[in-house]
Amino acid sequence: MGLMLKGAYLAEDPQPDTQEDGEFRRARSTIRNWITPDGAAGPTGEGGFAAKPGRYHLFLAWNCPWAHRALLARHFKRLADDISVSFAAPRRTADGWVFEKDGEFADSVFGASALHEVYARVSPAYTGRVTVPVLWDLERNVAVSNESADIVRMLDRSFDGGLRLYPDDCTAEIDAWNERIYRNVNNGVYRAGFARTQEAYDRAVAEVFETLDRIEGQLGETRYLAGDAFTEADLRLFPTLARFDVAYHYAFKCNIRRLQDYPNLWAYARAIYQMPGVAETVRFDVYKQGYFSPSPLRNPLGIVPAGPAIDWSAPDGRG
Ligand SMILES: N[C@@H](CCC(=O)N[C@@H](CS)C(=O)NCC(=O)O)C(=O)O
Repeated sequence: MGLMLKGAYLAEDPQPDTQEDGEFRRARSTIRNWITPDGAAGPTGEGGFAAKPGRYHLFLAWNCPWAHRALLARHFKRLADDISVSFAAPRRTADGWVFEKDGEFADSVFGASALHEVYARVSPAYTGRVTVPVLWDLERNVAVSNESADIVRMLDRSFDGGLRLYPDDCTAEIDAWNERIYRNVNNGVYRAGFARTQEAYDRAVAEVFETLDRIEGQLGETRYLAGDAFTEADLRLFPTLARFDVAYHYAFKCNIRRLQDYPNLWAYARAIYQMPGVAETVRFDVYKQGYFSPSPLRNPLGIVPAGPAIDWSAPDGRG
């Protein structure tokens, strides 16, 4: 994976995310400003980003679960007409995330051929990873954020339409689930898949399934993670569930159980998938292409498996 050092893109990262102990550690996000209702500064970064329809753009990739969070927030906040999107092509190249000249993987803002060209506009000396999602301010022509958790929260807090994803009366439950699910599930599957030692893999895969087991128990008690209403915690879990059987089970060796082996979790995942508009945020074909990209460590020949066939449209039966 590549990195930008002082504005120049390096195809080989001199400090890869996998450490000497074999553990994968995700790099910290580098751009942490916030859209707010009136443009006042948010919890981190600088102010000057007022909530305004048509002012912002998201650079995404269908296969990236962190980008999926931002796409779901845009959907649930009914911002599809107000925030435009560009999708990078599914397979990362030596140039990192790339765009095509036209079609569904073109960049409609700058006509960039690679995402690192967009990051070069962040600042002339930008140093950091070149990741999706990126939230861009079209009015000031600057980046607002490249941290998906912040993007979900700021869209919820700054725009009034759609669902309230982080309601005041259950923030403690949402925060607790977010913390557990980020470490052990969202990032846990990557810690298993990118582990470079048996011990690092064993630790990560055990945590993935312990947490899924715990969620299975919770979903026997409540419809959603934090109670009766769909919240940010469910939004952040769903991208990992959507990719689980089609990608993580095989490509990342998360194969103790499949999502389909959990009665409550599988029904819950289908119920979310069948909520209006959610299926349009999902591209199983692209997940397979992306996660089975050629990789010297994981899939040297880049062959994409044919299965599994999964029926996401079966009734969820959760009432
Ligand atoms: N902290 C970021 C992480 C995003 C992230 O790691 N995205 C991956 C794709 S799934 C990426 O773009 N990686 C490219 C790289 O690290 O070179 C977030 O949650 O927004």
